[in-house]
Amino acid sequence: MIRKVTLDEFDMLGEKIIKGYQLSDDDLRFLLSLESEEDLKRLYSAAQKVRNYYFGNRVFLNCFIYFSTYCKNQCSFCYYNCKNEINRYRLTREEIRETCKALKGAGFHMIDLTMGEDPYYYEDPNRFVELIQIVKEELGLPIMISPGVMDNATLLKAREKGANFLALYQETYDTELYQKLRVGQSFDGRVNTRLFAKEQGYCVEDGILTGVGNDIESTILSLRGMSKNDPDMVRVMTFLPQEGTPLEGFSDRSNLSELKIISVLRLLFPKCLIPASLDLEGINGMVHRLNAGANIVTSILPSDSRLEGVANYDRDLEERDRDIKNVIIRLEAMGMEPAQQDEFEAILGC
Ligand code: SAM
Ligand code: MD0
Ligand code: SF4
Repeated sequence: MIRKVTLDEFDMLGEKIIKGYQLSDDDLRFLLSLESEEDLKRLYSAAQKVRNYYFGNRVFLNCFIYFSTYCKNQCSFCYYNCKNEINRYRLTREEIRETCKALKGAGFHMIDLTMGEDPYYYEDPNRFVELIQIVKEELGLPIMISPGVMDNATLLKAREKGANFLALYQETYDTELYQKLRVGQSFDGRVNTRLFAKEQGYCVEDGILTGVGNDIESTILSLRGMSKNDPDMVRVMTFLPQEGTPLEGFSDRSNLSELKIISVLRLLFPKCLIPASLDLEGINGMVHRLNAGANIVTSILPSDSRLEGVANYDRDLEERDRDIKNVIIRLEAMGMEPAQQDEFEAILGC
């Protein structure tokens, strides 16, 4: 049953959260079912209040390097699944070094090294560890790795070479939906990899998809599932249908918008990093996501880059607008600014 909340109570929600209130499942049901513009604005403003309390007007900037788009998996939502006949690339070590050189002084707080589950790296994971060493040598910045489900020994070596963050998204904690999305992949294997990384001193990012057949109850299950891992970063991404994939024609009629879930994430995980990804709606979309309570811009591409994003709202556009300079200009127009590097490193604890 959806609980009724008075206007005053709703307006006080941000303050209550700052004082330590934890949302119940009924609260979540209520918030996730909000629909009117007016109610949603109140929700965004409560989330902003919480975000500002912990982070002020400062935003973190994450550089996205998708260094190999080869993958052995068949996720039904993903353009890069192994059954899709697309052009793929794998950067060489030298190309990665050159990319890093061009990023010096650009103003990023962290570098996200992402790949498909590329057999080249899975056959010999030391190749992957070597890349981390190169990026650390060149930039000295915190490194996020998004390699998929890597074995524990490799995760340990990567950590020694300077990887700080593991991004590994469960997509959903509804096991039935999981099997439709991450076809043939172990649910527990994914959870355990994230848990192992956390135990070994990594910061971890978990994430869910929306618009992919999730309803309010399965979304609550996913939010609770993510909390169990004590994540440092939590994300929600809108599913964007991809040409040539099993879910190409899927259309979702739920009202579970990404913005609404970002605000709920901020209220559930007040101190976490929450991404505003450029991958779904670019810099205009970034503004909405920050206004809903996000505090780290992700999927910023190296300048003049021919590298890919993941969902790629701009795949068919002539020009990409994913440059750090334009991101900062827009942040400043919103009265926000890039955080200092030491603020970010304090969060990482490194
Ligand atoms: N291959 C690694 C893996 O799957 O963990 C790394 C890539 S992972 C960071 C790619 C993520 O992008 C997925 O986990 C999913 O959350 C998101 N994604 C992929 N395709 C998408 C789509 N079509 N729409 C929205 N998000 C998508
Ligand atoms: C993003 N395209 O932030 C990236 C990606 C992987 N760690 C992140 C999904 O939107
Ligand atoms: Fe491969 Fe990752 Fe795409 Fe799944 S989401 S097909 S593992 S690149």
